[in-house]
Formats: sequence, C-alpha cells, structure tokens
Amino acid sequence: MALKIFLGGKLVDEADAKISVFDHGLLYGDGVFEGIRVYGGRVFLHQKHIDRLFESAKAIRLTIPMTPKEVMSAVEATVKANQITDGYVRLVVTRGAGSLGLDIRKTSNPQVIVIADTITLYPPETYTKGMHLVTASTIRNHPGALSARIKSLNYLNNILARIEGTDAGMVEALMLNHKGEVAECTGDNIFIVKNRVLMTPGLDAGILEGLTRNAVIELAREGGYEVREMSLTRHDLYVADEMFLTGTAAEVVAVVSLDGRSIGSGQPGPVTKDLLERFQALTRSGV
Ligand code: PXG
Repeated sequence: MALKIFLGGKLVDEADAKISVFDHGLLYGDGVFEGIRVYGGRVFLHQKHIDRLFESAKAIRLTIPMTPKEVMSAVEATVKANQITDGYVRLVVTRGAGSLGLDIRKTSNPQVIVIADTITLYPPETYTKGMHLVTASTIRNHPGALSARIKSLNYLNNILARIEGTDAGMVEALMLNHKGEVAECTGDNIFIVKNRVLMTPGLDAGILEGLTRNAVIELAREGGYEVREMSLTRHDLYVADEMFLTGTAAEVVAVVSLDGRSIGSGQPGPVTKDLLERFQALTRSGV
C-alpha cells in the first residue's frame, strides 16, 4: 500500500512527496532526523525524541518551522493515516533549498518530513542467539569536528564503519573514538556486564545519547543494578561476562562475540535477558 507522507505541512501521497534537488539536506547532508518506534499504536518516548530533534537542530543553527507540539501532532497524524500499530517513524528536517554553496543564509524553506512505516528488524536468530561483532577501522567522528550528539543527516561516518561490518558478514560493527576508546556501534549504543555491574561509555566518549540507552540505564538502576558510565577499552569488552546493544530498532540485543573472542558463555546472558524483558514491559506501558 502506498504511504501517506507528511510534507509541506500536510499529508500527501508517497508519489507526490518530493523535495527540491537544491535542498541542502541532499546536497550536504545538512539537516537532522529521528528514528522513533510505534508500539501498540503509541509513539514511544515521543517527547524525548522531539526534544532531541530540536536540540540537534539548535546545534546546527537550523530553525524548525514548526513548534515541538506541531511536530508531535504531525507524527501522530502520519502514524494514524498509515494505520501503523507497530512500526517505525522517520522524522526528518532538512535545511531547505539553497544555492550551490555552503552558506545557510542562502537557503529557505526547511522541510519537515514524517514517514511512518512498518519496521525491518535484525534477523530473528539475532535475538535468540545473539549477535557477532567486529571492530571497524573507521573511528567515530572526532567530537571537535562534529558532535555525535547531533543526529544529523550525514551518516557517512557510520555507513563506512557499517560497510566493514557487512563485509565481515555481520549486521553491526563496533566503533572506537579518536582516543582508541570504545564509543558505540553504527546505529546502537553498547553496554557490558561484569560481575553484575553494567558499564557503558559516557557521553564524553563521543557518542549519540541514545534514548534506548538512557531508558535501559534507568530501568537497570530501578532493578537494583549498578550502572557506570565510564571509559572502556576493547580489552574490557573482550573479558566482559555479557555484552549487549541498545537502539530504537534493536531494542536490547545480546552480543556473543567480538573480533573472534566469544563473550562470557558465548550465549545471551541473564542480565541482558532481564533488561530486555524490563525494556519490553516499558514499551507496553504507554510512555
Ligand atoms: N548510536 C547511533 C549512532 C545511532 O544512530 C543509536 C546510537 C541509538 O539511539 P536510540 O535513541 O535509537 O536509542 C542510534 C540510533 C536506522 C535507525 O534506521 C538508526 C537509529 C535509530 C533508529 C533507526 O538506521 N540509530
């Protein structure tokens, strides 16, 4: 079925959802986005996604031509028009059409685009057996060049690392930062468990502040686990009892090997399973 897309302030047919070839979102990857899940017809962590979108936009000096409330209504309307009960929303804001040059003052009409569709997840066996990972040689963008906190339309850094993962036959890849520390995966944050303590890189590692990451940290603390945000090396990962990734698409997914080292028992571990259950309960709770 053809989708209804929110574009230009209204819902239009997919075939009519077109933007200018002069849009700097296309010419320079100049814009921001969010990837949001819909569970049981409800937009999950909606307010937090909208807040992050507006923060990303602020950081790149992009004025979104709608209020946060209006953007939320547009998302709700698009989900409803496409009868999505369990699915995925891609919310995009481009810089708008401009001249063939970098000057943002010569652009106009930033485009707010909402696509609501069903979601393609990792292969089912990934969830039962866990995922295998390699470390990419491509490091995460230096935070002094482009903050990883900005969820920008320029994902080449992550795409180059993801290519290394797919070349190795894997669905994700680990990225280090410019200091050689563990940062995150190409579209997921990373956690390890050692002696029942959870550890994950802090925001100063140059990572996206994942909303799933934040939710899992909160759920873990509520569940009585200690959680440390700290600098991690690959060695810390190799000798962990458990490892898992968090992300909007992935939810919570176990990692059972990294760079040919099996992690812990080589099977999804008990803490990972517990946190996945707690996270799935949260997705059903209507937040
Ligand atoms: N790090 C990076 C670099 C990401 O792009 C995450 C961590 C996890 O963040 P959230 O807030 O989702 O927990 C992301 C998120 C897609 C897609 O279609 C990618 C993401 C989210 C949703 C969809 O590739 N990345």
